Amino acid sequence: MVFGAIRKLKRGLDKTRNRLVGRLGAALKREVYLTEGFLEEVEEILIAADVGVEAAVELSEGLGRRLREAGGTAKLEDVTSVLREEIANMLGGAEGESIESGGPPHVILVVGVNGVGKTTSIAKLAKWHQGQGRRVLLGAADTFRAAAVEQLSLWADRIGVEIVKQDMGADPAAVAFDTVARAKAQGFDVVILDTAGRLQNKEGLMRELEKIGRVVRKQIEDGPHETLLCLDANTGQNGISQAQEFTATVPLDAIFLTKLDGTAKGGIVVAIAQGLDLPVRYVGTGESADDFALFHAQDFAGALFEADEESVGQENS
Ligand SMILES: Nc1nc2c(ncn2[C@@H]2O[C@H](COP(=O)(O)OP(=O)(O)O)[C@@H](O)[C@H]2O)c(=O)[nH]1
Ligand SMILES: [Mg+2]
Repeated sequence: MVFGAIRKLKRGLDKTRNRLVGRLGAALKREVYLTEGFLEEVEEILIAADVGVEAAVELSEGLGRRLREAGGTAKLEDVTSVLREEIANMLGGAEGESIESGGPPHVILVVGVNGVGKTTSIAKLAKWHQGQGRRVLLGAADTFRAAAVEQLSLWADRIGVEIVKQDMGADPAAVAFDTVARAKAQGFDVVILDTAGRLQNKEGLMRELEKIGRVVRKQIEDGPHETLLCLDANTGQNGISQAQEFTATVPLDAIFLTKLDGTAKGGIVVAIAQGLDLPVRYVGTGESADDFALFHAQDFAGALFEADEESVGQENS
């Protein structure tokens, strides 16, 4: 990850970290020696950061083991470095693999419930791919609301990528078909398809997404190459059930976790890694197209405990 991206990730995790490190620090000021009570408190602090009960228990048990081995006394740095290491291990398997596989055109389908940040995340992905020297074509397959098409068009203009769109109410699968066809004909490297988060009902939405997948495969056998589920980090454990609902009909490849900047519960990444068989591949850390990071377990675990140097003064405030 480039330096700027780590800084963004750290900024994005400010709220989570301030609470996590702040509370751990407060607990440690009172407890110089490792006790069962202290471990329980650590467990509660981790649960409050939304890492999930299972992971919190596992982490505090691991911490207890490691600290007992080290003689049973702990300073904040010891506790955070042990937790950081253990969390990185837990997230290791969740780390996104190749994002280069498939295509050209490499077809990305973005799904998720309304308002989680799909359209904004598409802008981020588009800008990132463009920065890698790839030609990107967007497909406005959320035709359920006129505003959705306009929103994606605005992003396309701002970033300087092309877009295929039809009128509101058009068949989303037809838009997807046109987009992929044009990408093939004109040699685009990456296609990113926006989709609706809500139709008349859930079954309708799931059927629609299946149809989009079929239409893509008519032109590109192994597509879509990345089906990304956008999850809002603020929804906490509820995001896990959203993921389970989508997985039931659309084969998902990875998570794009949005709005990490707005939550003190960034530990949700750990719960996702433990509870879902899906890697977190990208994170969104703000509303601009640059507020984006590829997910790396080590960087993420580090950013959970370590602030950006410029904002260290505000730590624990
Ligand atoms: N703070 C923050 N806001 C975000 C992020 N991603 C999206 N948003 C905001 O979330 C709202 C809904 O985003 P949108 O892309 O329209 O969601 P969609 O309905 O899933 O397409 C907008 O106000 C976005 O600016 C993020 O990473 N951080
Ligand atoms: Mg949208």
